[in-house]
Amino acid sequence: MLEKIDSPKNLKNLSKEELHELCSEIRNVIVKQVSKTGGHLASNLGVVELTLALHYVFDTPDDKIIWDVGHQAYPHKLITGRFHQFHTLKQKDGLSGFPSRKESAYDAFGVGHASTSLAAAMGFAVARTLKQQANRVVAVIGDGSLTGGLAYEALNNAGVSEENVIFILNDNTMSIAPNVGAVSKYLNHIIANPIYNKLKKEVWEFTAKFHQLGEGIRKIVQKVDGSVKNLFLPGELFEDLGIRYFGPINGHNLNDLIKILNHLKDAQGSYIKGPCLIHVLTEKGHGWDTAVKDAYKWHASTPFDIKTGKKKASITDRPGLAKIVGDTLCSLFKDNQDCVGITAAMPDGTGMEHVINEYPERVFDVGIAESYAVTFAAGLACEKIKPFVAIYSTFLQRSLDQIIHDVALQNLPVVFILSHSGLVGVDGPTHHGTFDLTYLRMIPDMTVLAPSDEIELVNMIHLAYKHTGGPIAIRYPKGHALHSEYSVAQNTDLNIKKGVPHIIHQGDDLLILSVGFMKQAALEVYHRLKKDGFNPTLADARYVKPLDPEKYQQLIEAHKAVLTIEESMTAGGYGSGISEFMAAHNIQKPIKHIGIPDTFAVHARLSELHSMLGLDADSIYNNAKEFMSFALSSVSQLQKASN
Ligand SMILES: Cc1ncc(C[n+]2csc(CCOP(=O)(O)OP(=O)(O)O)c2C)c(N)n1
Repeated sequence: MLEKIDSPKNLKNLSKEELHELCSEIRNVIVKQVSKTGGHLASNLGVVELTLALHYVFDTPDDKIIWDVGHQAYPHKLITGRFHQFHTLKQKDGLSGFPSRKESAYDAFGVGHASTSLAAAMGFAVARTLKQQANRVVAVIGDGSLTGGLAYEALNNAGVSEENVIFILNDNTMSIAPNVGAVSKYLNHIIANPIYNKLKKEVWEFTAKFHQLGEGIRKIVQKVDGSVKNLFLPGELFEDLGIRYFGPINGHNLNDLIKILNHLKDAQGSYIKGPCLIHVLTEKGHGWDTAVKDAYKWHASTPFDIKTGKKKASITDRPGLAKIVGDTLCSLFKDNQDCVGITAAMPDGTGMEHVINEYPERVFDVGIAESYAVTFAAGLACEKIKPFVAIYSTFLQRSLDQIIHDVALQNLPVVFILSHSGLVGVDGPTHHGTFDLTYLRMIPDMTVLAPSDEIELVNMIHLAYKHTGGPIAIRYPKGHALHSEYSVAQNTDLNIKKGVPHIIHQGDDLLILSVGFMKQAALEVYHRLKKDGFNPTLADARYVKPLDPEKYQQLIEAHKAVLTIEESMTAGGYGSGISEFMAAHNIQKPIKHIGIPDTFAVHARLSELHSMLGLDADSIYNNAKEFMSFALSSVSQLQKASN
């Protein structure tokens, strides 16, 4: 059937049986596609009926459906004219893994980070009112995403507005890991309350039957509904905030979903006024038992075998960098009782899950609450506890003010461990960690480190534990170590000196300063330049901030030109720091920055992105050679002029 669905309008001609059949077809297509290319799985399988019901009842794209995070939007993509491109999912020039305004008019709001949907929906709703239009606005938020502060700011605003907006709470009790926090507990309490649910169902059916009758009946219905709530769920959170609450309802019963959404569509704006929230219960992985049994593991997946559910083995036996971070933290936690860990709903990708296993009482999963995580760490640090805040580079963007105002300004020795720094590949622009060097480097008293391999990574974590005099951040990429074996012990031979780059090869013409794991490409470039007859120096920056003034002055002055290489925005990055340093010290030398230009990098494999952005060894080499001929001619011109 999907073949024939060019737009959601086609759904409206399908019978209920056909819609049910379509649900199975969508699940099959998703499982098959993800098994080949990898992608998000369990969340998508969980929202198939909900997605069909929404598109069946509402008239998209005039009516707006706004997804939260957007990792569950595959069914939405499949029925909004993208079935034939679905095989290109998350591939270069193919469909994005997330809703994207560039990709389709049905993707009302672009997303990839959590907890934005309610706020965006409020914007859409107010715009609709200002423009005197009548379109509906629906936001779909997961229970995990409802742990983020931005969602509460939206509820706070929505509750006093009179905007007719529908919030759908897609509650599967899971974030990526099991959901955490008091609101999650509260939702479980609603789900687990059988008396309330039974009565609520009866009231709801009564409402549905009689809502087309006169105003008097409606008022009675509302009163009954209200008193049932007050009797069995006093202080109901959403109602008390001024948001009509409906549910909980079974998110896999397509007929009920359609009935309820239709009902609310008719009623909202007439006898039900203002914002409403429908609490929908879904099961992560629904329809594919393998994922249902372990929704955590199947939140997202690499390619796998559908029959066995076995994920295809990674092509490397080298350990993941996040695992090394986790193991190193475990060794520090063992000897130092003051160490605590903080994760914002990402224990797996940050290495914190290993620490949680060993020291559950000293690791705090605060939910999708990156801003809170940072200020929470600040409070801990005030009391001489040593917090390690492990957050993906892209998600830490959320916490900029907390880093500046609550940590750095107060000179607190909080340790930030940023995973997934630099380009992340097929997850694309919402997930690339390419802004961190810029947003961290500008903060006074912030120390920023970038290890170039796992040995430096381990040593920097040890160094960070002892660091005083303000916050310290270590940024490392997504991916694996360079070697199979690793030690979590501090390697004292390494001698990482504050602000001092590590000279790998000494030369005298081009000074190549490389940041972090770009060292691999830089080494190749170095050897090729050497073969061409140049005599470059290759240094691994280690410290992006601070820069040791004496060492840098001496290094730069001893060369004819400087080339900086980093997998981060060139605007405000390490290269900018070197240029600022040269300007401040009146050093005039040709300098070139290699990094991410002023653009949002798209989704594609890492190797593809590197060549598209000029960050692969070939491109850097060509760039370096061209730069050297320019630099050498400008140096000789300068010499002539001064003679
Ligand atoms: C700001 C931010 N932090 C972390 C993430 C990583 N993340 C992606 S999905 C997800 C869990 C979302 O849970 P929920 O909203 O309940 O959706 P479900 O997958 O359960 O359907 C997390 C933590 C993110 N996308 N954005």
